[in-house]
Parts: sequence; C-alpha cells; structure tokens
Amino acid sequence: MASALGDAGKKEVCKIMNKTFLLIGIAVTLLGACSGDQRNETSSATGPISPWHSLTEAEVQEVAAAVMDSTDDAVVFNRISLLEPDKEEAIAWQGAEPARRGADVLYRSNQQSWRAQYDFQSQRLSPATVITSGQPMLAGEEIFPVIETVNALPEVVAALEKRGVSEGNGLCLPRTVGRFFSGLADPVNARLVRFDCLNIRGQSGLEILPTTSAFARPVEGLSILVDVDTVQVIELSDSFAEGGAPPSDFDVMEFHEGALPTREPLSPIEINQREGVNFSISGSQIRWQGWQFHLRFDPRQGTILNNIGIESKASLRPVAYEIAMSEMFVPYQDPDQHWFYRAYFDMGEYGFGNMASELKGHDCPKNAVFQNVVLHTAGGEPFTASNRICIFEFDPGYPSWRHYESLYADVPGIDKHHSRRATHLVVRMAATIGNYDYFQDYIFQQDGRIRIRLISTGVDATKGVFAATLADPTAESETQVGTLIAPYRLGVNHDHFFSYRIDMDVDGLGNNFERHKLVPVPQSETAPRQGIWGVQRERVADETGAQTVMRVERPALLTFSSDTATNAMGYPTAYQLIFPNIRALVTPEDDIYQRAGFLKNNLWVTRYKRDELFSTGIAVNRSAPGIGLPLYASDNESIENTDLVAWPIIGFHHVPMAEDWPVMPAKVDEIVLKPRNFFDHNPAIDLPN
Ligand SMILES: [Cu+2]
Repeated sequence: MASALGDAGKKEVCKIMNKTFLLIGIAVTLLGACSGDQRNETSSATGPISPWHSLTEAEVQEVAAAVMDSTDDAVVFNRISLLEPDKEEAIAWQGAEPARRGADVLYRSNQQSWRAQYDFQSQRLSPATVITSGQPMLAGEEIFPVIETVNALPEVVAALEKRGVSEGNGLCLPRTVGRFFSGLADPVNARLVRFDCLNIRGQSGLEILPTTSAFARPVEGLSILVDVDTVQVIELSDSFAEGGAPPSDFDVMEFHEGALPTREPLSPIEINQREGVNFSISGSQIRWQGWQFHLRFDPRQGTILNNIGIESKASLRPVAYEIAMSEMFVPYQDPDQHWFYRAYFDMGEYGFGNMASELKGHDCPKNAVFQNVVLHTAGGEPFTASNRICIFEFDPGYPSWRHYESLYADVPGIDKHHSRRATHLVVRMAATIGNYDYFQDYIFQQDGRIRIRLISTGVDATKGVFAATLADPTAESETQVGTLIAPYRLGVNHDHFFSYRIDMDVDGLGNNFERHKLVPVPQSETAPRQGIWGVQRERVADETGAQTVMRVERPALLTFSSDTATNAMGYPTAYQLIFPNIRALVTPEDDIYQRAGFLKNNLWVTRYKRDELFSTGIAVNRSAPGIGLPLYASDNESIENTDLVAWPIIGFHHVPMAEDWPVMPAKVDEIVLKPRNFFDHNPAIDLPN
C-alpha cells in the first residue's frame, strides 16, 4: 500500500510537519496527532473491554490491515471509529464475556470516498460502499504536503512579497469550502480546500520567533483553491494584484507571559484532594456519587458518554444511553469573494477528537486525573495522544441546597441553619480548531443533574482592512460585516452552532416526549384574579410534531418520561431538557445553511436508529443539502412509548468586540438534563453537613 504508513512512516509525516511548522515557527494543531507520541493503554480494566470502550491500538491496527488487504489501491484512513454497538446487546452485556465490537471506517482511495465496517468477532470486513454525497474528514497527512506546496508556490511567494511579507514570514493555511467552486472541479469527489494567508513575522522581544498568535495579522485578498488529492492549484485569486492591499505588517498585541506586564498575582486558592479522588475508573466505566457511565474518545466527536445511569437500591436506573456532540458549525457572514465560503463544520470536516490538544497548565485543576487517547494516522497506524481528557471534582462555590429557619430564631436547641456543600464531577477535553479553542465538558451533580457544557475561547478570525479606527474613511463600509477589534483587523460576524445528540433512556428504552406548556388560564369575570397561568401537558405523537422552535412567549418544559416507571406520587419518571434559544437568522435557501438542515429547529426528537448519529450526515466535507437529521426525521415515525433520541442545538451569534482581542474570554453555552419527578424527593437531601 503506497500510502500506508508504518510506524516509521507516521514518524516521518510528523517530522515533515514539525519541520514545516517549526520553520514557520508555529505549532498548528492540525495534527494534534504528533504531539503525544507515547504508547500506552488508557484502560485500567483487567477483564474484557466494554462495548463502549474506545478502539484500542490493536483494534485500529486490525481494522486498517483488513481494509488494506481488501484492495490493491492506496488508502488514506480518514476515520476509524468504534462502530456504534448493537444497543440491546450492549445494554445486556454483563462484563464477563468479551463484548461484540466493531469499527466504522471511512477512507479515500482512487480519489473516491469509501465506507466499510469491520466486526472483531468474526474478523470480517463488510464490502466497501462508495460515498456519493460528501467526503470524510480531512486527515492531517492529506493536508500537510499541500500546505508545503502552496507556501512554496512562486505565485504565492510573489503575491506575499508584493504585500511586503518576505519569504518565511507568510503562512497560508487551508480551509474547507463546502459545495462552492463545484464548477471548477468534480462536484462530488474533488477534495477542494481554499487557502488564505497570514503574516507571522516576529517582533521585538521575540527576536526571530513569530508573533504569539499566527492569526494576528491576516494577509487579505489572496485565496488559493487547491485539490488535495492531486496537489494542483485550481485557482489563485488576488484582489490586490496591482498593489494597494490592506496593511498586514504592524505590531500586534503579544500575549505570551513576559510580553505584557501582568497584574500582581493573587494569594493562591488551593485545590487539592489529599485523601484522593471520589470517583473510580474501571476500563471505560466511571462511577461517582451513585452515577455510572462509560467514557470513550472518538476521532470525529471527541468525548462520548454511554450507558449513563444512577445506582438505586434495586438496580441501575438508566437516564441516557449516549451523549455526544454531533456537529459544530461556524458560518461567517461576509459576502466578500475571499470570505463567502467560510463556514466550517468542525466535527464533520476536521474532527473534534483529531483536533484535541493536550490539557495542561490551568486547563484542568490540580486534582484532575488525566487520560491518554488512541488516535490513528492516515496510514491506519494507531498512536496514543497524551492527556486529551481530564476528570476532576470541583466545588461550584454555592451549596447544593440551603435553608435558614428564621421562624425558629429564638428557639433554643434547634439547628436553624442548614447548608450542604455541593461537589460536581467534570469530564473535560479541549479541541483547537485553527484559531478557536473549545472545551467540551460533561458535568455530573449530586442532585441528579447533568450539564453538557461547551466553552469557546481562542483567537477570533479577522479580516484585514484599511481602517485602524472608525474615523478612517473606509471604516463605514468595512464595518458593515463586523467590528474593528484591533487596528486594521475586522472581527467578521459569525455564528457558533453546537448540535448535540442525546439518546434518552429514562428508566428504560420506552420513553415519551412531552411538552408541558405554560399557558394563561381564563378566569371568570367575578374571580379575584384576572389572569393566572397553568400547565398543559401534551404527549407528542411523531417526529414531525416533535420539531420544536422555542419562543419566549410560548414557554414549555420539554421532558422525556418513562413509559412504565412512576415516582412515589405516581408521576411518570422524567428528565427535562433545558437549553437556551438560538436560531439561524439567514434564509434556509442559503447554500451553506442547506447543508446544516438541523438548524431548522431548536430541538428534534427521532426514534432511535443505530446508524442515525450525525446531524449533518456521515460525510460532511462538500456535502449535499438535506442529509443527516432532516433525513432521519423525514419518515415521520411514531415516537410514542419507544426509544427516543433528542437533538438540541446551543450556540451563539458572535458579533466580535474589542474585548475578544487578542484572545477571546471563555464563553459558556450549556444544556442541562434535570430530573423532573424522577426521584421521590431531592436526591441530594442526604449530603453530609
Ligand atoms: Cu466566534
């Protein structure tokens, strides 16, 4: 196999990469792959591995070998993931026997995209099917030779020099292009990316080193469309070929320690657990404060939780079978010829797991336990990436519950003040996708809540402009699509949409989706109140009816309730899904948004199907409209008393501002899963004082 990299091959790629990037002086995390090169297992279990354990190095090797044996053509492995286990079988797994496991493989071969599935028990590979809509995630090794080529192109070097960016100070990086430019190449199979460039010249205090952020000085008006497979330049477009480009060489605000006078350090807040942590890890399973769940790491989705439940006297009470992010979508809002196509499906096009960066420093508190993860090269070679997950307990700074009984203030011998300390458990990863950094947290509470939290930080993508301040003559037109967040740099308006897939199993598979609508209740003319509100409970019958657009004037509690279990008062046991409202603002006719059909609703609910995992479909690069979630819901199946999957979106419209520069303060978005009549009383009532 020409493209199959052995161990040495992988190291070679990393070496080339590191050389490329060290030469230009930046550690782009395009391949977090090469940073953690240790080889060790993340599992601490001694028995058979669970159905939900991440693929092991041996498994990755076995799958890759089977695929390479099946073809004489060169193969680029874009994604080797655990095949979603058969749910019934997985739930029934008791831990004594080896679990039935499989792998889902997406690869490129002969300039086409392929998918095959491998079964570890029978050691069989399914016949590969060709993917006719969209392409798999870009592998780092596909991109690196192209980066080298484009940055060395005489036309590119000349265009940069014309802008005063001398050789070695420019860095051009590729971006996905969606379905745009289809007229210039094979609309299905051409693996297109478009490059734009940055000026990474260093400045005082850093000597020959480049500036702290590679993204601080955009070189505007230069785009290079390239076919990754053939390493051919399809189009080079330079809006300032005759000169007169916006400035790209100015001092930037450095943010490495030492570049800025830092404020006086605070007296330290100590975080330690001298007596050890309160959670236990066995294989993929984590247990804490009555919670049980399995944790795995996937190249596309990053951290995934499975079989999440709460231990009760009788048995494990299931809450959700799987929680994972399904897609992350960041469309920019500038029609400019060098910007219109910029709309990234970060999970489906690049891979949130692949882009995970090592957790260190203040990424996790001192009491955190770190885990390595297994990823793979484009050659199908597994490798261990260090410290991509951290798990820790923390005190949120407010009590779990509290009451001061003021009426007993004068009664002697009675404890009047009750306040119980809260402790939360966090499972964290961070992905660096070019300029942006994202934390993905799953937070477990002692009161039965789960928080699914996405934290956005990193460096805003900026457009190079002529204006330094609003007083400049070009400012008015240039700021139509964004904000001047630093002189000569426009933070272009954009969205961050996070699409989650939550397979709800409240006290079992048979669940109902209900809306508890809060509605005004008419009162008689003689009533003492003219208006009160009440709760109208509605069970939703089908997938179409479940499509939910949230409106502030029509509040409703959205719940998933058991078909069979009730609490002590007779209510169906339920979990409520709480998340803020975010909407796509542009017409759904827009080409980019057609590939993100999941944005039509704040929440979709579908009947569980094993292969319905991705709100934007299996292959997202250059994908066609209408695939993924809209397709899953199009058969409008009944969702009563059955296995349900919730698909909420969170995110934010980002109108950049000065405070986002040079690095954006961490911004939190969150979904809460909250027990609603799941228990008979506050489950944290027994917290010790
Ligand atoms: Cu943003």
